[in-house]
Amino acid sequence: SKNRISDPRIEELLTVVQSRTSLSAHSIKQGILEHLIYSLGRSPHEAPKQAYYKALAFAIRDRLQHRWINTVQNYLKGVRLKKDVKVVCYFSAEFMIGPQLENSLINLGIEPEVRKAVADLGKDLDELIALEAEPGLGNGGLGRLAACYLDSLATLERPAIGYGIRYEFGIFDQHIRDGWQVEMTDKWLRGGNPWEIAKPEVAYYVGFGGHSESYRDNRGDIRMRWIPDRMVKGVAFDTPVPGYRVNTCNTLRLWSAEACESFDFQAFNTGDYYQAVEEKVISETLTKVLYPNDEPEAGKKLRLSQQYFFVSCSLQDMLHLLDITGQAITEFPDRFAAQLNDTHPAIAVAELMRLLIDERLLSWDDAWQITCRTFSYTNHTLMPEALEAWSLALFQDLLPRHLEIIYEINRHFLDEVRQRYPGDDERIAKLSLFDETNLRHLRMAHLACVGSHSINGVAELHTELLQTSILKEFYELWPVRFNNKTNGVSPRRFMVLANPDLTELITETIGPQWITRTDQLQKLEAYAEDPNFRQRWLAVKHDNKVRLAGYIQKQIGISLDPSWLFDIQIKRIHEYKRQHLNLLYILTLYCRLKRNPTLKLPPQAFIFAGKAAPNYAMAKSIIKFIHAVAETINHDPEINCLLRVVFIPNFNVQKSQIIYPAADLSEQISLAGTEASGTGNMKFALNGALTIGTLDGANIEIRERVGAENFFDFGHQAFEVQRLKREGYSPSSYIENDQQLAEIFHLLDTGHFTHGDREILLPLLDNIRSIDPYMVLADYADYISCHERICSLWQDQDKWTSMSILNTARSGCFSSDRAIREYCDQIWKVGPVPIKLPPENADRP
Ligand code: B1N
Repeated sequence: SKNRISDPRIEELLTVVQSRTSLSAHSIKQGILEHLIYSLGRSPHEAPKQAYYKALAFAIRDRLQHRWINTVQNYLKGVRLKKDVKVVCYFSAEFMIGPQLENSLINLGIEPEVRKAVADLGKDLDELIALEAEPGLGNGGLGRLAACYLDSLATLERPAIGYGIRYEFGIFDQHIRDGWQVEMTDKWLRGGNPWEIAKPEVAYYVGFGGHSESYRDNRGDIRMRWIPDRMVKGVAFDTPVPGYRVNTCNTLRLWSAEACESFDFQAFNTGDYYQAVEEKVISETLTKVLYPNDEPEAGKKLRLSQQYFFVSCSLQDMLHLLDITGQAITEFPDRFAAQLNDTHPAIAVAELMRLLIDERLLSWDDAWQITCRTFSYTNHTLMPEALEAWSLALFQDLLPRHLEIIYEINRHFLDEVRQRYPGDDERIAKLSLFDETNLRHLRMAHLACVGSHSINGVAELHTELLQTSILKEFYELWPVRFNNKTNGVSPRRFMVLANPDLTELITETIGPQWITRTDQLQKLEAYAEDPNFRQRWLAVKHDNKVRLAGYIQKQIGISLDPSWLFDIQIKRIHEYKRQHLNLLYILTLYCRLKRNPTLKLPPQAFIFAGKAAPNYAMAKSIIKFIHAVAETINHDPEINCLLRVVFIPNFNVQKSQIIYPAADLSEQISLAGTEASGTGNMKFALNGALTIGTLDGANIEIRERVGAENFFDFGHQAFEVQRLKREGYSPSSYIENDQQLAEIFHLLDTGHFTHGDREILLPLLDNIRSIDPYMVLADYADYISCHERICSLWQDQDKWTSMSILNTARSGCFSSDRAIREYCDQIWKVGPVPIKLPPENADRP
């Protein structure tokens, strides 16, 4: 085939290469030993386990390399041959890819071979897998979604590059001291990262600050150019993204900031050595740390610098790819579809304009057409405090030329608006890229909307609310740009990898195709009432609960009985997600049991996990609140025989894989209209948990799919929340009219759960009593009665198990494959490009 290397001198070397591509247990074992000795310089007899992990990772990475190289070469060749190949470029400030080793084994289909190879060397595969440091390059749902989408793009054989930032410190490590969160730096690169390949020659320069000036080009035309006063070099670090059982291996390209030598030289020449060193340090702080804020924006200069840095590197890289394949600049939107994952990369609209106008010398209109055809924008939140808006002073200081371009974009845009709505100044003020009221800010969501041909929300309700609230005027202007793409999650990561026993049971029952065609999970419906199948389903769930209980016992020292109802809420800690509503239920049970110790109640284990933004005091108080309740309940012999409360510290992808499969009940209890979509809700449902949830985000669609009778919904709906707010919501009246609530607040006020301390929870309690911004009290009564229904259903284990089976059977559409097919077909127009390998390298077990 044309793909093959035909130079006979290289042909000869192919046998060597084959020793690194073969997927046999023998060859993998050989690979591990070679890497131990030649890459790591260790004797197999004395090498520590960490070295074995790394040698194994290298041996597995070897088996991805030829797929990876072939994938990239194939795209380049396709483009050169004018085969209309188009590449998805997913721009995201976060990629929470999680551990790579086991995922690679699953996608290659070689876990048994590797287990054997490792055992032959006297090691245990699971132990080595557990040694991997997790790349925590994201905060929560948004970052994990980006990782699931890369997984699906590769599995569906779509050409794709993930573009982001190689943070040296990812999301902080969460420790708990005395019930409070303490943050520690996440040194994930400490032991080296065997999955990334540094490409020092793939580097671009990014300017900051300075000014812009006009000049006459050699045709005598007046043009503008930017004279930055600082330059930073961005260097590419590539991580392979293998698809599931296909040869496609895409690229996650993360940029790392370095000082640029030319600037150093300047300093050396003027003799200012220390100044040069200092500038080097400043440059390199750019990609040091991930901002740990999920939802509210930091508004910090360094954050905008990070955004601009990675966006500029990525766009320059795309232009370079266009050049080396001999394409005209006008082809750009036909070769690349660039998705903006929220507004974090929205500066790309202005940067592409600058590159096209100032550097490629295109006309404004041509540049604008290319830009709008290239970008599409996903909104992930309605929360006003999370909408990015940069103060003009800060923006001007950092990106003066971009600000000029954005003024010009705004001028063209508002001209169009004025034509459509003559004299409607109010509308113009609402649509403008600049917020003139609020100390003059640049609205990044508006920039993203104006510069994109597609604008989407992440769940049906969310998209609808976008169109009627924060982006209403844009929707009225350009209704066809708006569309919904309900989120999805990777069934490989969150079922095959996280829940191997369930995977085996399902595969044995309906065959293995469901892993890439999750709609086939529907076939399980036929077994929902089958006593034998139900028994096996229950046994899998039980084993998963045993595993989680073992983990909790070992890590936290709290023992849980796997026969109890496992009721789990794991997600970022945020007032709108209402972990404190969950606590009010637990406290209700506590009070009832105290009043009546013989009360009949199914034993329940409440499990929490999640990080709070370090500067978010209320969220940190919620963590303390959970611990205070946990300590009291777990130590009270009257109570702890029926209730236990656990907080699992440092929630991350790795831990989530143990937790989701062990849940009986999934808590999705955000105030309706606040959670854009949620994705944890999908991970739970696919693993057979039942959901107690508000009609918010994708919960609504999950309920629709699994059937209202298999879903526990409660609480005010989004439109009722809006009405309550309009009519004046008074939280204190709920306490006055509900004895149970009054009792709980009294206990809390007297320090019952805090060793008599009446102060520590007071700000949180007062906030609920006086403002209750997320209407915990308005939904309390319905939440309690919903839990009561759940408790009585739990008594009927057969019924519960049927419902659990139906939840999995009917949640197939929440696979990220479904979401990515929609993005590819409707927004990106990117089709599959299957990758063929030369036969001698196409080993499959
Ligand atoms: O994005 C997820 C959704 O499932 C969640 O509902 C939504 O809350 C989440 C600023 C965010 N929205 N906005 C963010 C993250 C980091 C940051 O610095 C905002 N995360 C979401 C996936 O669609």
